[in-house]
Amino acid sequence: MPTPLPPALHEAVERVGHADIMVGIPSFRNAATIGHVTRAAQAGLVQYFPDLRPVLVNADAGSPDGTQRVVVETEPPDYVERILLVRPRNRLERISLTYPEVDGVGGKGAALRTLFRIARALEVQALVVVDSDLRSILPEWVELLAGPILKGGFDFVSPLYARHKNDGTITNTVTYPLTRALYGLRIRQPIGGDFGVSGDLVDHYLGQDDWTDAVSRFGIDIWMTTSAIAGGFAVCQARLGAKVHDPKDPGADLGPMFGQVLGTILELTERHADRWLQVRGSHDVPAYGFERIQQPPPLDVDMLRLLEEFERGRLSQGEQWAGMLAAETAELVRELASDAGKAANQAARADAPRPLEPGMFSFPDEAWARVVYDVCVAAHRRVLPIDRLVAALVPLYFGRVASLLLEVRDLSDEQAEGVVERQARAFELAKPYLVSRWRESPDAGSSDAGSSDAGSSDAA
Ligand SMILES: Nc1nc2c(ncn2[C@@H]2O[C@H](COP(=O)(O)OP(=O)(O)OP(=O)(O)O)[C@@H](O)[C@H]2O)c(=O)[nH]1
Ligand SMILES: [Mg+2]
Repeated sequence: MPTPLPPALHEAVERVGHADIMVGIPSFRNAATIGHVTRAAQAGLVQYFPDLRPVLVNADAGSPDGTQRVVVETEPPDYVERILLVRPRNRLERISLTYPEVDGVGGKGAALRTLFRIARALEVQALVVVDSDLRSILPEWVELLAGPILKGGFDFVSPLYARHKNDGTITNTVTYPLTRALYGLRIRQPIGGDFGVSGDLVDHYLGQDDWTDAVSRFGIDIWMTTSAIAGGFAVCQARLGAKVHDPKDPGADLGPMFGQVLGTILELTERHADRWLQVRGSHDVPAYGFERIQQPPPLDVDMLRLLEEFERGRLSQGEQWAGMLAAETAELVRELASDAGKAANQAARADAPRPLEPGMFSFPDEAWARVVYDVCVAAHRRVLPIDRLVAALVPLYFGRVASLLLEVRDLSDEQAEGVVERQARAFELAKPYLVSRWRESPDAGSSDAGSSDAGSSDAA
């Protein structure tokens, strides 16, 4: 029995009645940037879909900085009609509300849940969600993310962007290579945050009723992508140009997000074992949109901190590493952590500091793939609770990021992309290792026995 919509939400839905296309914007303290996102989304709805009934909905965390006021006070769409000379058939409706928490947890996922519920109540055919800290969003993004659904029969549109080589480190080290190796689909930005979702897929998401703490926070993006794939929905990508947004330093800002994303992945990997165990290799996913050459702004990363955090992990998480990793992998990461410590010491020496250079520290692709796979197996065997597994993985992620960013330091963004591809192939090559360890697991058999998955193939 679905819970009824809270009164404020119900009222907003009653007022609008029905819509064909919706843009949803989750926000938390984004007063500085959400005005631009709102204007771009409105312009996109009016310009590209003048015959449809559009609605824009902002689901805010109750931000104290006036985020919601900015949305409400942004110029109405008649401004767009004037400057673009379009005559839409329907008035654009706008809603900005504070979303309810899910079991006491408020986060991006909780905001998305409210957006899904509104989309379903309004019976929209296409829902586009975009982050509220975007600088590079253009009206065209609405067309690129909704077009494949409304005109192409797709259910899920995942973004493709040019990102600075130091940005998107959770994507580059885990979500891209792992989604590709597990499910065989080369979806380059599985947690990009800007997605198109069909009405049918919105129903599917709500039907899962799967709001763990991690999914209600930053686990939501990988949950949306993986649930679309595992549910057999038609998936494509849209080229959006550059992603420019509030910058984050992995060592300083991304630990909690990493935990929520990884925790969600581990749950889903267990749940969908019958979907991925037999997949070999991977194939391209259709991509739409004109390719533009755009240079995202550089992002500085504190490399020393990443190396130091990795080394510190040896002491604070050494016991967990021994429990959750295969013996050889555990031995190797202990050595790598002390290498990281040595490189950090050299770089931080008071007398003769030696600047960090490519080659001073390396965490090889194959070793990283095994670490990630060992953790999947450890979650499957319930060696430790998932939150402790991901906490122990965080310093290893820092080490892997330090290695990757040092390696690409003097490379162009395009060359750096080649390094991410090399790592993705290493994950595919190591997949038989995951499958055999998974099947050896004491409690294996329940989820993979007798599976025959028509979607899996030996795709190159
Ligand atoms: N409603 C709501 N939105 C949130 C919350 N936390 C983050 N968001 C929104 O989620 C979107 C993505 O958050 P960011 O912090 O930019 O994270 P990101 O860009 O996915 O991650 P990075 O690539 O690491 O920067 C933004 O629109 C945020 O406003 C929250 O607690 N509640
Ligand atoms: Mg962001």
